[in-house]
Amino acid sequence: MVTEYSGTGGDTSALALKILVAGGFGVGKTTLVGAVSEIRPLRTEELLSEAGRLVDDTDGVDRKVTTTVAMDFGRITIRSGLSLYLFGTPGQDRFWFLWDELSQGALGAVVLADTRRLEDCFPAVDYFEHRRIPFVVAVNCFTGARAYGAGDVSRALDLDDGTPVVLCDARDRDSGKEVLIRLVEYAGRMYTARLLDTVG
Ligand SMILES: Nc1nc2c(ncn2[C@@H]2O[C@H](COP(=O)(O)OP(=O)(O)OP(=O)(O)O)[C@@H](O)[C@H]2O)c(=O)[nH]1
Ligand SMILES: [Mg+2]
Repeated sequence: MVTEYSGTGGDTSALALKILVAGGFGVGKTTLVGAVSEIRPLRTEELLSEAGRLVDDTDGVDRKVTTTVAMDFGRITIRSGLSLYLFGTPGQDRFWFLWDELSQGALGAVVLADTRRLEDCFPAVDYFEHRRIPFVVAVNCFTGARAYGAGDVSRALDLDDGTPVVLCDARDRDSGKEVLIRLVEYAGRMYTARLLDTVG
């Protein structure tokens, strides 16, 4: 989604880009959107019910009591004239049907990863690779998780050359913003290269 709207200063126009925040269950998507958003984030959290416990894999996700059932929404201004609309996806498998709707018109995606459960982000990586939606992998450095370098994560996920891997703390606004800036820069390079491919 690329929306142009008239800025407050009259004829200056501003860009709003749509970004997805995806990844496995309980990896910190809602936390990241909430940490960076300048507006009060829209959340769709529901209690993890006893019934849900039978189908929801909560292993490795300590003290988690709620889960996203539709989406998170937030907004951040990256610089004057450029804002991002952030859409956090639900992490549980049973909400996969929402992803196609949410990814319509997205410029790119952040795939959040937890090194204790790296395999949980494979479906998100596959999803964006197949649709050629540029993405960065952001490793949410949970306390107590063993620290891995960006190169290790890139190899473990068998990422295409050039796909950025960034270490972050999803609770920290500056850290989250850094991830988003890396994504916008990377997506910009990807789209420019594709355009040059088509004309050349
Ligand atoms: N220690 C630590 N805890 C975190 C971090 N990020 C999130 N948490 C905690 O981890 C839990 C999961 O966070 P959420 O933001 O709800 O995760 P999510 O990816 O939106 O989860 P689903 O929507 O259910 O898939 C929460 O209890 C957070 O407080 C982090 O960077 N470090
Ligand atoms: Mg969530």
